[in-house]
Amino acid sequence: MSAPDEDSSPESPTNQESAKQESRTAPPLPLLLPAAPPPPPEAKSPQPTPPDTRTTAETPPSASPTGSGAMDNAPKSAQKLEKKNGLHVRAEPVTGIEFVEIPGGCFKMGSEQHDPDEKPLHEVCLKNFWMSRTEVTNGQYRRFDPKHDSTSYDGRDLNSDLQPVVRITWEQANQFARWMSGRGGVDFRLPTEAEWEYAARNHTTSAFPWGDDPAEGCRYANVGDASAKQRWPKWNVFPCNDGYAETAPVGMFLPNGFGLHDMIGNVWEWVSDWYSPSYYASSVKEDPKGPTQGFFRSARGGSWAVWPDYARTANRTGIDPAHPDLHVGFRLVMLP
Ligand SMILES: [Ca+2]
Ligand SMILES: [Ca+2]
Repeated sequence: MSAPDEDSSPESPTNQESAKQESRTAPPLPLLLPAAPPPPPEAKSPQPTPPDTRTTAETPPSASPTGSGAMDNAPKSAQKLEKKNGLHVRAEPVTGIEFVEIPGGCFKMGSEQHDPDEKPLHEVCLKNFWMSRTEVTNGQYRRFDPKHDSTSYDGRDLNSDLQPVVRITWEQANQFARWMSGRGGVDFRLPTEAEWEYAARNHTTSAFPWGDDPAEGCRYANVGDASAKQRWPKWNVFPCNDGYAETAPVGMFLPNGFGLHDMIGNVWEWVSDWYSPSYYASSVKEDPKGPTQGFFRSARGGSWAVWPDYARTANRTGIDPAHPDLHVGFRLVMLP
């Protein structure tokens, strides 16, 4: 994995490409990697958990410009079940993070047409789960760690309260989930890679959730686009303009059929699985949770800096879990 300083190179709009290549190749391993597989995540505690600063419910993000207005009236009480536009929605009261129920089912995970790590296309079945409607924002994350700074990229601010949190290691994402857990018997965790892809697809089989045409993407996702290319002319981008050169406030683009925003684009999202390019060949069908060990953790969905191939629903990448990256954030799954 490339060093954090390389994030600031406009010639390298995404260093996930190098991570993906590194993670597919045999040793020598990148210098940032440990010599042996790291211990299981529950055994790691590289940073102290910041003090519990929760006092009042955070104001949830403003309404989406799509007109749904779904976030205007986020419930303030824990586990209050509401029905919005036919979706079951629950809000975590301290952060305001909204979760929607994703009905379980079976789907074909991966792709036979693209990268080797997406093969083979294989059936996966999942039970119902609850997933946050948006990526975790800076404002939400700072309820847990008030000092967190997502910084900026080449003069563009990434740190406003409604933008997705970035510069978060995989373990910090897990610490945030543990900090939110336990109140009222409700727990939170990162989604599995299978949960992520099932939720992003919503039973679609096309390259993107909206179809196969990248030019349609700017209605649904903040990706590398014409506005980014205007700012950084060397970037490869989508053939459309989504209006955001850097990260957008969460929820600004059209949701998918499950009511989820920004599954594609805005920021790559950590998932719980270790990354293995060959895992799909041996994946179990029921609720797969990934390899038992590895060097990289998987991240999905592409970011504000990717071109179309990296934003495909089936695309996978592996990232050093200790690396806080300007392109990587997360969302959570709720266990009510
Ligand atoms: Ca963009
Ligand atoms: Ca995303």
